[in-house]
Amino acid sequence: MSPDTAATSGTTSHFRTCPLCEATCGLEIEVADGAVKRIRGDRADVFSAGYICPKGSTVKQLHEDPDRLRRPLVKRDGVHVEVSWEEAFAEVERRLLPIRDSHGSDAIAVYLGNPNAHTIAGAVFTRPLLQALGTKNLYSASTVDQMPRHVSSGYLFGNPGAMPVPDLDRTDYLLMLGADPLESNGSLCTAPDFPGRLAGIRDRGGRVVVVDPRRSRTAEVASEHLAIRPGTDALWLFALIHETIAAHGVDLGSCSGLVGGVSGLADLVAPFTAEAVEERCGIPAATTRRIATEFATAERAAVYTRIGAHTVSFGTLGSWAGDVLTLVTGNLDRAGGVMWPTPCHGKPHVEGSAPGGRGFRTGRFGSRVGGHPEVRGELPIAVLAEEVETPGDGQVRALITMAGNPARSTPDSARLVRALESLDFMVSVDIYLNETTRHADVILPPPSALEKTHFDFAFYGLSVRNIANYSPPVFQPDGPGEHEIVTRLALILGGQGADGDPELVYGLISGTLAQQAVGLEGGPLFGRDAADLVAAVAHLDPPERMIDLMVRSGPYGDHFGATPGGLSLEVLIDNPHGVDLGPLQPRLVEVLRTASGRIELDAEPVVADVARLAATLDEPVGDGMVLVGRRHLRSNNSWMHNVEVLVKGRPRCTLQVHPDDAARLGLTDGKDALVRSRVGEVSAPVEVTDGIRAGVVSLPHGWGHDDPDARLAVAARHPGVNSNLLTDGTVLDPLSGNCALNAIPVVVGPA
Ligand SMILES: Nc1nc2c(c(=O)[nH]1)N[C@H]1C(S)=C(S)[C@@H](COP(=O)(O)OP(=O)(O)OC[C@H]3O[C@@H](n4cnc5c(=O)[nH]c(N)nc54)[C@H](O)[C@@H]3O)O[C@H]1N2
Ligand SMILES: Nc1nc2c(c(=O)[nH]1)N[C@H]1C(S)=C(S)[C@@H](COP(=O)(O)OP(=O)(O)OC[C@H]3O[C@@H](n4cnc5c(=O)[nH]c(N)nc54)[C@H](O)[C@@H]3O)O[C@H]1N2
Ligand code: SF4
Ligand SMILES: [Mo]
Repeated sequence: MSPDTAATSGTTSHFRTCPLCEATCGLEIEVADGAVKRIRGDRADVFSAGYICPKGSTVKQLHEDPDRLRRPLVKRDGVHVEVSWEEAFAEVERRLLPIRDSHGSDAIAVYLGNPNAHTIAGAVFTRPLLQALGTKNLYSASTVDQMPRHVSSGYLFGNPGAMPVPDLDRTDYLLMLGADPLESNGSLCTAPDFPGRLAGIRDRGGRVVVVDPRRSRTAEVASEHLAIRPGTDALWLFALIHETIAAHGVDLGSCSGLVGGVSGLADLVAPFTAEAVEERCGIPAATTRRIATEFATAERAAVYTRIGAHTVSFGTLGSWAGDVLTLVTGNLDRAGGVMWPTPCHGKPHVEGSAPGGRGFRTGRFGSRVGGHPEVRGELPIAVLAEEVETPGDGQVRALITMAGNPARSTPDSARLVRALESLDFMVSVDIYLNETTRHADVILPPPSALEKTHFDFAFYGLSVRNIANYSPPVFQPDGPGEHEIVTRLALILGGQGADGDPELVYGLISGTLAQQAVGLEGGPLFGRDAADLVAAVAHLDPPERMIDLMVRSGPYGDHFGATPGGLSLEVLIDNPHGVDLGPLQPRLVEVLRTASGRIELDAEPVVADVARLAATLDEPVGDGMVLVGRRHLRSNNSWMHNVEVLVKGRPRCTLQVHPDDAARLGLTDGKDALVRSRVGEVSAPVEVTDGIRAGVVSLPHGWGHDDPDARLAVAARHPGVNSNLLTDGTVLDPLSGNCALNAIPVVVGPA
């Protein structure tokens, strides 16, 4: 029995973190006779205290789903057939390497989907694969998601990884734009029971203001809802900064002395008066000024921007302005404002080290066809199709997808699907034969979530408290672990062959981690022998090895004996409900990596983009319909619609329409509407609701499960339509390469 297991009459309880969304809730999983009996919230979890959403318990259904792939598939004469792991890897080697030999590394593209943020394979074991491949055609779900936030942190703090999170449990005023955590459970802000934490703000006498074109469930529980016109959050936040400075001046709080470009800020935001943005944003000037004053005078206030504010053509400026409003009101890096977590696996702080670093820039190379700048080593997913379609040197001819469904998740997906059909070779690491992987020549299925180790490398850096929680597998997998699948692909691309020794790669990863730890000048392990660290963890399974190495070297670590009582894998195993490492602490000096060693308010690319934003003030305000997305608590992007308990009931893929628009456009509740955009059209059932702003329609993404050769029996009975047939891959946020998925111009009428 593993140490986290408590047995009662043949039933064992296993405690682990839910891997499905960013909230990281603790699950209690009861197992009897080798099967899951029941899953409920782990009341003893130090972070979630028993909270779960309806998806949490479906880890059981996902594990048991007969459609979930257990064995690799290879496409033979157009049909996917089961093969052995040896055959599958041999097929990859046989088909992929000649493409690189003839056409170079850039001919092979990689797409990394969202679940990579939730798996250890994605967090730790993918890098050697990317290094062995060395392609510039690296794409991910980040450019239909949070890339604008990375870029704004890059320019402000020099550190694209340092995205401050609202200190939910201590704030008195939360201004939330484009987020609906009562459905999504939060993002870039890891907080199990987000609804309870919002209620906590109001219970403390604080205010929650939600800015969203829809009266979302989150808006319903807020103190105030402002139904902004889609795509205008950056404008409105710039107006808030302007009005705040005009009425209350600049208060940098604890950041003063560490901010550059302050003197130019008032001029930068000068065009954006409350009146100038009033009609464009659809928010009365008096309201804008009132919110500015409320925010500036609140004891402790935080701005939280998310999907609706990021996946628009001014996404980076929206993210930037949220942080700058927080900064100029003294709320950055302060309890109750926005703060940076101190992840247990991160770099330990070196006392007395000076702030600053090499700074941030993009465009170290560009995409071949459109010249789009690379951002964090990635190209915008919106341009993958043209890179596949356009002949010439460096044309993409093969694709590796890992945990991604770009055929449903990315813009103008009909075009992307045509591009996928034209590839010479495609391999997917995925648990389903779905809308994307049906195009793959080889599908390599990792084990289920219950058959792998879990540790939230991504989310401990985005969490409203500092937490560490390790989850061992509940069941042993039949086939290779996900980390081994990825490693074998790295071995193939590295020339060692699929039957090469994975320890070569594991040794490379652990060696690099150990080198970093002992090389940190003034750090707790400085000068120690890296080989000793590697040897100390060598007996562990590869995922555990990397966790132990990072946690022991990290800020709370035992530092391999140098800090007795410190954190290690052993301590985590002894604490199956997690270890609470306390509330967030001020740490601006540690995260700053700008060349100046200060927050930079005047980064040239940002200033240039503000001019683009100001230019929109002179354009006429459009009066056509625009499309926005939304999420539902019982969905998870495109891939959990094969779980019956989540999709049963009335259809959720509906087109929300305001009653006035419905009357004007001749639309009837329950009947289909035809929605057309520049790139495509879909028919979807109309849901007439006054919970959406007039002039705006909303359709959720991730649906459209009607492909005959996908293997998703349940989802096929609840297909819905694919909203990304409408989104336009040519409309990008230029600073980040993120695609605009909201505020899409559409024409709507009866089908
Ligand atoms: N219009 C519109 N489009 C959007 C959005 C929007 O708001 N509006 N949101 C965007 C956002 S925020 C995101 S993150 C993207 C998501 O975009 P993607 O990541 O491309 O799509 P997902 O639906 O998350 O698909 C995940 C895939 O991983 C597989 N999978 C699940 N678990 C595992 C696992 O443990 N290992 C492996 N190897 N595979 C696994 C699933 O079968 C599925 O194929 O969608 C984006 N698309
Ligand atoms: N149940 C569920 N949970 C999820 C997911 C899921 O698919 N289902 N996906 C996960 C992922 S990958 C992510 S990234 C997160 C995302 O988490 P959130 O950022 O909370 O995403 P949404 O729930 O889509 O909320 C976005 C809101 O923005 C609004 N909006 C649209 N356009 C605009 C605009 O121009 N301005 C403003 N102010 N608002 C606008 C929409 O109406 C919607 O209410 O959720 C995660 N959690
Ligand atoms: S809120 Fe997220 S982490 Fe919590 S149970 Fe639901 S899906 Fe899992
Ligand atoms: Mo996302």
